[in-house]
Amino acid sequence: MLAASLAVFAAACAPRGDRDDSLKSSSSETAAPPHPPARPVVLATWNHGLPANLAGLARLADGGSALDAVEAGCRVVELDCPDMTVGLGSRPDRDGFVTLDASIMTGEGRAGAVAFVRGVIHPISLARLVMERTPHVLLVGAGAEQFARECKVELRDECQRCDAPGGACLSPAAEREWRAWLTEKRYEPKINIENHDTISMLALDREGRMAAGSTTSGLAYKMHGRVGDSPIVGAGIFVDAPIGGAICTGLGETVLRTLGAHLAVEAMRAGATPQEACEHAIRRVIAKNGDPSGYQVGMLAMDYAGRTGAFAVQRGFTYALQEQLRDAASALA
Ligand code: SD4
Repeated sequence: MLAASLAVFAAACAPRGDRDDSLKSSSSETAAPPHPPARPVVLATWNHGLPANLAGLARLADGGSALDAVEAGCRVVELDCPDMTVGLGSRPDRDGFVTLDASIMTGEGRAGAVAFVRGVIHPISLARLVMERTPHVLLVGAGAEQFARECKVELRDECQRCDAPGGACLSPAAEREWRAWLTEKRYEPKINIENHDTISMLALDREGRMAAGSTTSGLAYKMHGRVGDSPIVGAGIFVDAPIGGAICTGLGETVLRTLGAHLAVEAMRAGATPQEACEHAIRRVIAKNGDPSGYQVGMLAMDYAGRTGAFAVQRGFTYALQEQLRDAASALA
């Protein structure tokens, strides 16, 4: 049944004459977007996508670019203390350390990311600095933290000094939950209804520029050093002008195995609408990762005309489009 529907989709997505040209150049850096939108579009994951979108729209109204909008939206959620899956208020890894991942990308192929960083209040801004001030795409761990100090980004000092598991870095709520978890110590990282909420965001500005960003603490009680899909360009986020962009949330391992965001953008390049592209990528995630009942992945996509799509493995994936919260359709509905 699944194989049949993928085959039908693959046929529907076979490259069309006009779109196929874009496949010939591996990088479309100079390509102008086909139809700049009449007004900017912002799209972001989960309920906190709403405040993120509002911040992004405000930045765009101020004359900011899509890149500025994505950074501004992600920063709002990084500071949102009750949110325990983004920013320094997050649940820690199994050893009691909050380690953060983030990435940012533009349709012109510029990208920056940080992974496994501690003490950085705004990993999304550090990812942008990696993109703008280094010749690299991804910095991790101590090297990323050293770069953060060099750039004088906002750090939480006590986290820089905190070597003891469960030390001063944890918010009281996160520490309470982690200590309760320690009494069971079952190592079963999974993303489900209780354990999710990465903020991933796509923005398209009036000049027709698109950007994507993502920031997260990843899985609660993950192994120390574990990195998910969110800081991996092509997995958690991907944008390519003049085709479109895609962003993910959910169990990162399943997205890493399929390079989910890249998959969705390539489906759009082959002619799929953003909605079809999300469905295609999610069905591939399911096909590659076995029984989907135990994990969640949500995907959002947008093309350069501002059309959007959303799909998830399971029910319950909410997202924000402009100022509105929506429920995505799902494969296991
Ligand atoms: C990860 N994809 O680290 C992230 C987690 C996430 O909603 O998206 N949660 O696997």
